[in-house]
Amino acid sequence: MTWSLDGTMYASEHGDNANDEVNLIEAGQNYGWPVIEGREERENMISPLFTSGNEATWAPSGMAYDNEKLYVAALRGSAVLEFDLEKNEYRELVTDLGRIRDIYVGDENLYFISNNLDGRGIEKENDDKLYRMPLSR
Ligand SMILES: [Ca+2]
Repeated sequence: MTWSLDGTMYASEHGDNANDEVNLIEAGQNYGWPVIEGREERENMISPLFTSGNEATWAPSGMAYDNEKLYVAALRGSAVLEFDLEKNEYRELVTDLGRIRDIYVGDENLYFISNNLDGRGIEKENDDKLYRMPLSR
């Protein structure tokens, strides 16, 4: 979970099998599980802002907000995902570092940690690491 500066709450979550989600969370709303997931819709249930869809999984973990963007650590997705809340699109910002467990934004930098030694990853040299990357403004 993370919050924007105005207090809007966002959460990433795993689907049952694929259909991972990023949701804007409001008190009292029903986000569908286990009745609907991913792109499915149902009256009085909220569908996600973003989903990995039926074919892909991100296995989202930690999450951070900065400047109308959400940054999500992806374990199975093996990436740092960047979700643009204004353009309503997302991309893989960082790849090739293996499983990414958690993310933090501070001092105009994105910090994240790899987690290839958690028993599910492929160990790389000198794993695991804390990375720092300047955020472009
Ligand atoms: Ca949902």
